[in-house]
Amino acid sequence: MKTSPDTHIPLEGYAPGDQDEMLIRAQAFHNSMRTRRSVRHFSSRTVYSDVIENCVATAGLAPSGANHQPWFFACVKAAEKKRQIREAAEAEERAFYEGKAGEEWLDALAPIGTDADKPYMETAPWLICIFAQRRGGAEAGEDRKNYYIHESVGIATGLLIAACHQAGLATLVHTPNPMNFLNEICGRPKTEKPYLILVVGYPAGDAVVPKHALKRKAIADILKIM
Ligand code: IYR
Repeated sequence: MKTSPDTHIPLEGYAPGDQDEMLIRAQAFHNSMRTRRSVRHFSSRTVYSDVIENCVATAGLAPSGANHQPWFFACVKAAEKKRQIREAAEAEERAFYEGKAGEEWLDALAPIGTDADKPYMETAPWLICIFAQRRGGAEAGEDRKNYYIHESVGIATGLLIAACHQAGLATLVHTPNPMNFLNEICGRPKTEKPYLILVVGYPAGDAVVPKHALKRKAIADILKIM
């Protein structure tokens, strides 16, 4: 590893703490994330742009290939644009549920109870359309090749979901396939690949979630210490 005072600076922002304190914090964060659910019933209550902007700013702190930050978050609140996105998404979902999905996939989705109707895409105050940039660079306006875009944007999306949850906002990951219509509606270039739509807002007062979503694998089934 090559470092020099010209290219590197001392690390900041990590206050060394004792591990009892670490454990308490890790448990507290785990406990707060335990209540996160994918929500499909939203209130139409407004959420200020500032809240969304701060959550997206957190997403923008994710690690990325060569630090090119290959993401773009088109945050849609305009009713007409939400309507267009819903309409295009539902057209893809109809094709999916009417045959494209196949039996095994539909069988896996049955306990969730989803279908092609996505009214919450208009009810919710925000649709965050996330794009992966095939070209860009570490500085805005550059036109270099980007690397590991799916990994990078996936990590950023995880931070965004955690930031929304931490703020008290409900979210839903939505991925109609294909979703190239998003480039046109959001005015994004063809070099950007639509990655997913995050529906964001207050949950409806009478929101329900599938029991299926409460199943969590035991830690022993997802972790091995070697
Ligand atoms: N995109 C469809 C189907 C769907 C697929 C998976 I995998 C899910 O976990 C949930 C839904 C829809 O949104 O209905």
